[in-house]
Amino acid sequence: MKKILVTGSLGQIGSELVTYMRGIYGNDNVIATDLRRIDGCEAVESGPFEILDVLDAKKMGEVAKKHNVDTIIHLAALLSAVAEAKPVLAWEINMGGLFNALEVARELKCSFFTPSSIGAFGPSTPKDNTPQDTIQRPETMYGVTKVSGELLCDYYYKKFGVDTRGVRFPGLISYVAPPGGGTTDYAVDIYYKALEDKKYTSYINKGTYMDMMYMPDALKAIVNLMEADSSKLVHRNAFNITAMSFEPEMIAAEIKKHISEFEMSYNVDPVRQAIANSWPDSIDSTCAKEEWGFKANYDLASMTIDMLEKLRVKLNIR
Ligand code: VAH
Repeated sequence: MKKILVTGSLGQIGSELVTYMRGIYGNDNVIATDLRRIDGCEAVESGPFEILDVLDAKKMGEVAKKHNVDTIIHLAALLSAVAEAKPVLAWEINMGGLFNALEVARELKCSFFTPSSIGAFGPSTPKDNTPQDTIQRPETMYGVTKVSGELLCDYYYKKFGVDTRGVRFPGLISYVAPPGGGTTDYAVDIYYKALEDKKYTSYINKGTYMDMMYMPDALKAIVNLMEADSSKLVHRNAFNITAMSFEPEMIAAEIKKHISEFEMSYNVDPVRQAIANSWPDSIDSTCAKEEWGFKANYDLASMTIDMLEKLRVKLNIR
């Protein structure tokens, strides 16, 4: 990767990935793009930024050509709960945007990364230690777009030789940009509320296990996969990766170790609970470890220490 175009740069992953990659490849070599410009954001201020709607195929091609990019990191997408509320729009953005980005990659011979998700699995997928290659029959629009996206990326690799790579992200937790409308967002919100109110009402029920990962591990995974030796990759779209699997009681107990007054209650949201129930309890990331050396550094305990420390500074809470 030498010149990288990022779509959805002001989203949950993009806000941090742009900064992380600018640190590695140089500020001018990471072209941040998003639907809107938010002045003051690091991705906007620290290097090239262009307004780009991923449904505008022509402009995407123009921006990529103008900056002479060799890699596209396509992040723009609707998350699971929003996609379930707006399925038609989700198909349009998640698939239409991906198709446009793949076409630009094909034309300009770019390497290509787009994230898939544990949402690409469904109720008939084995729930524990979910294998890399297994049944994928999701019943959410988000999941349908993720499986279709995996297939489309594999197709572009096999048919056109586009160097497509991806991971199935678990829920991502970070203190920088809040996620917008995901099912795993509770595991981010809980840290804010623990510091601000000393209590949190979870919309995900007790006993609901889902895989999660701290953002620094997710950023590293993207770069490591894109830098991996192509000849070692048996799989491409997309690799299971995970750092931890927990249910709401476990994250609450971990927070309580640092904020003893913290209390958790439940008010289950049936839509997001149904989505969570259809996802694995834990996934197997052996292929990612073997094929490109994936490794997560943070577990629930170390992530909680870091999240609380960073959020205290961000929220100015002592
Ligand atoms: C979501 N955060 O809930 C995403 C994700 C595994 C979860 O893909 O939509």
